[in-house]
Amino acid sequence: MRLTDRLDILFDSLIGEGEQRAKRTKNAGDTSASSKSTAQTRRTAVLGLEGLDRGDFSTSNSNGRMRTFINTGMARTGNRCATLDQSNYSTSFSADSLITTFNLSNYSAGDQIWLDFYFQNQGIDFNLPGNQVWIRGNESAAWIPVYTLDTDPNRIGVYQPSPHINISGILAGATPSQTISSSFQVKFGEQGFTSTNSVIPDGDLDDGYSFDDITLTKAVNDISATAVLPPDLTSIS
Ligand SMILES: [Ca+2]
Ligand SMILES: [Ca+2]
Repeated sequence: MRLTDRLDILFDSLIGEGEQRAKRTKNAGDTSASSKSTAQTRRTAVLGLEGLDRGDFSTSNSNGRMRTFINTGMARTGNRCATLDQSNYSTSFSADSLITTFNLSNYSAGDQIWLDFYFQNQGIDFNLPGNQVWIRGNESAAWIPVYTLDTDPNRIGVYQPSPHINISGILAGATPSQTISSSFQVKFGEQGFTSTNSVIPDGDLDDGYSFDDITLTKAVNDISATAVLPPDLTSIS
């Protein structure tokens, strides 16, 4: 068995506040880290990841927010990640979601596709239903929860790998069953009360989740296999 067709989908290719900043910096002739990040972003895009058609942000109220750049050191790789949080502290929560759409029309239900990502809890130590990740086979299908984001205070500020999420199996096993399509989607959620501020872990003072290095991988059977190996998590970014 070998693993091919790595679709390394990076937030570095999403248009966001961070990218706009980086572009402005680059236009000014700056060679800082931000400018380098933009170059890296472009290289990533050229690698061709036919995967990411778009990323859509939504929030339950005006206090929700997504940023692709907050400060150097926030991203796991490169200079950007997607951080979902709240603009200001509020006694009532807001629920953010980033929906990423992938054109998987070149693949079929028989292909074994895995989803992996890294996330960093910025200080959420409570359980709310918005702190999950969901998938669906197409943009009209029902969302299927695939992972509840960690809230352990001991791991605040630490990038963690997701489990290896068996997209094909989960979609096939849903009721009613789903299949991948030209509009396969992953939804990353965050629900909290306040903002992400510090690169240095500061306990549960902040709220938010950062996501980086989202990877879709297709496993290919060379020979009859009885077990499926998880994908290599080495990042291209
Ligand atoms: Ca990154
Ligand atoms: Ca907190």
